[in-house]
Amino acid sequence: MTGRLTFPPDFVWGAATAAYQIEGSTTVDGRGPSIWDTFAHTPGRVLGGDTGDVAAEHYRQFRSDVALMAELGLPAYRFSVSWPRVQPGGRGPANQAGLDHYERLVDELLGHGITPVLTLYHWDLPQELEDLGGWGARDTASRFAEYSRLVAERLGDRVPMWTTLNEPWCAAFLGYASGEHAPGHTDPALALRAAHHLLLAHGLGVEALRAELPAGAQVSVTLNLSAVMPGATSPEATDAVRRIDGLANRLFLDPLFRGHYPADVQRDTSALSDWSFVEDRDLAVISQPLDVLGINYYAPTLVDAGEPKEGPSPWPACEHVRFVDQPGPTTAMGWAIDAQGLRAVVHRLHEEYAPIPLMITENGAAFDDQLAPDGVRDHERISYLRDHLTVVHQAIESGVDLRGYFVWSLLDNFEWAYGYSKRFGIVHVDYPTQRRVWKDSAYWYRQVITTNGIDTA
Ligand code: GBH
Repeated sequence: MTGRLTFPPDFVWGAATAAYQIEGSTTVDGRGPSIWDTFAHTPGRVLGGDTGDVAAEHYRQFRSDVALMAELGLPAYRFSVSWPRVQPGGRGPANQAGLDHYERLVDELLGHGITPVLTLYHWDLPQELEDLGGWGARDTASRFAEYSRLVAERLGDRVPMWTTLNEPWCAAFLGYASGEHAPGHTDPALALRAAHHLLLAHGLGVEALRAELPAGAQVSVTLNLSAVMPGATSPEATDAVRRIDGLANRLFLDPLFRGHYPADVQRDTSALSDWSFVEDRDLAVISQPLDVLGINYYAPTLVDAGEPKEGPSPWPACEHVRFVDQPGPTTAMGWAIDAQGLRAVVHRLHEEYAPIPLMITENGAAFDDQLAPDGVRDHERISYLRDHLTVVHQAIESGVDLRGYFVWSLLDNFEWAYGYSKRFGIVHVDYPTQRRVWKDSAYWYRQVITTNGIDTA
């Protein structure tokens, strides 16, 4: 059965990127090193020894990239600001040359009628702050608020949508517990502390933004939320779901929207940490009202009781949880393709954490694209995007306040620990020449935007 699904007239269509993944030019205009420079330059950390030194050269090519966005018909563009461009050491006065760059980018976007959606922290902590304890140090949260103020002072009159953090779960648990991401620590107790300081940074950042931004500017945070489902029907599997849901979702949602930490997570982790890093006023700061919640969704998570993988885990106190491979198709990341997880996530938020307007700030897939002489035939990506947009449409129809959708990603880019081996872009990047080649999904997405709808398969 084929048909058409039309979205609400004010639905926001966009594409997303992040500074370290696309910019390159890591030593110009006074930029200091971030933890990702250090990590990527440490042998063995990133596949193939890849680094973000050059990436998609977007720092130099931003004007032609904005022209590309305009050709795509993109109404909105989500990007992140690199903290060490604005404050090379993470503290002190602003580096004007760094802010100048983002001002030029924002003006270029506005000049093309594209709404800038700005994320302040997409994982590139200034290395000097990591040397002082990184997210394990409470002071880093105050430094983040100061940095937020500097960016808002410069761009507050022009940027209507602000996000404090991208995926604090990843920053805390991949960065400080499993060590798969920068700064590469493997200390679960430190990761819990880091998660709290990230949330505190968010709260203090919101205070700084509210003080600086004009009325009407929207403030949000972006979480990577999982639909955690049992791989079996047993009390042990139910307990595994509770634990993973607790750490992946409720550890962030409850402090943000209910003003307290989930008691079961605190109990489960009490042998690792006494949680004394949580001070009296912190939860009031963390739970200030937001205008929007950003959701990044890629795949559902299936868990059961059992032995976990060898090696350091991003899941504290989950020694008896096993991640189960879901049968069926997967992306090049090995992640299951299943849009029903997105449905579960948005309905859960609507039912348990409402009222908060939602925005899908990332959704997309990596596939092993074959570059043909005349483009890239990425029909798998098109069907992934179409399936997920169908779910978005259904959610809106059933009353979920879902206001926009950003595809990850505009361009192929530095996929963190996987380097350049994974391609999420709707536009292909030929790294040796830095040539941009539209994939079929880019043409398809342009059609989605111009018609404000999708054809269902
Ligand atoms: C996003 O992270 C990032 O915001 C973006 O920068 C990145 O390029 C993009 O996705 C694609 O990866 O296997 O136990 O870690 C998403 C990261 C991937 C984290 C799936 C959680 C599954 C749980 N998420 N992962 S686990």
